[in-house]
Amino acid sequence: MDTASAMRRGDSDAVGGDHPGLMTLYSSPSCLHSHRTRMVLAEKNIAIDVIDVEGDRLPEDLLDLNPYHSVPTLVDRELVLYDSRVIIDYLDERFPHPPLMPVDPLARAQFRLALYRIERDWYTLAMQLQESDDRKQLAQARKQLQESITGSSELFAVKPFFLSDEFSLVDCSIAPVLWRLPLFGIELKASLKPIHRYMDRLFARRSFQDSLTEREREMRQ
Ligand SMILES: N[C@@H](CCC(=O)N[C@@H](CS)C(=O)NCC(=O)O)C(=O)O
Repeated sequence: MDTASAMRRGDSDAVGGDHPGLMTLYSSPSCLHSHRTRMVLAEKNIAIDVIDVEGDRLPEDLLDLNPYHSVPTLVDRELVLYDSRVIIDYLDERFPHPPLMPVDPLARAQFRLALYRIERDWYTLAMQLQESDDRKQLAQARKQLQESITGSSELFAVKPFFLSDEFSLVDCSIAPVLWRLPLFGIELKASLKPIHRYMDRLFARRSFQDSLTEREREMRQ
């Protein structure tokens, strides 16, 4: 996240980090879980102190705060949260405007299920593509992710955002995976128009642009 948006003042009155009054997010500049969290923060225009950390060189205070030693980790006064899903749900409830989940219980359940499937299927494969050294595993993960995204293309024809007229936590979770496709060596066919249009819409969004780190910008240059 660029410094300007990271330090933009929202309605947080929390005390944390080096900037009294701000929450703190420990975030990796290339991790997709951190990316979806930064996107929610940008969408809600939340002021926060973002500390960039690398997976293999985590600061001492983070090691003390989070037993799983993972990013993203959010600190809001006494509250320490880890796991990006827990964090984005908290942010959506703590900063309700704009809402990023539907109100209707049935729609909420469908969106939660979509989040579960994105994490279980796409995030698992994306993490393998980002971290594995095993060529066979890489090739298999690349093929599976490409097929899975291609198979979902028509879902993106229904509404401007994922099964919705409103932008949601599901879109915040899908965008980091789609942004990394060139990095993963995946090229979607030009004939998959709904998903290309969806990507164009997401990537042009102000919050998406604000959420990008330098490292992430370079992924599509
Ligand atoms: N389920 C976690 C996964 C987070 C995760 O795997 N983060 C990676 C970076 S993308 C990490 O912190 N790796 C360092 C480690 O696990 O030691 C979440 O959603 O936050």
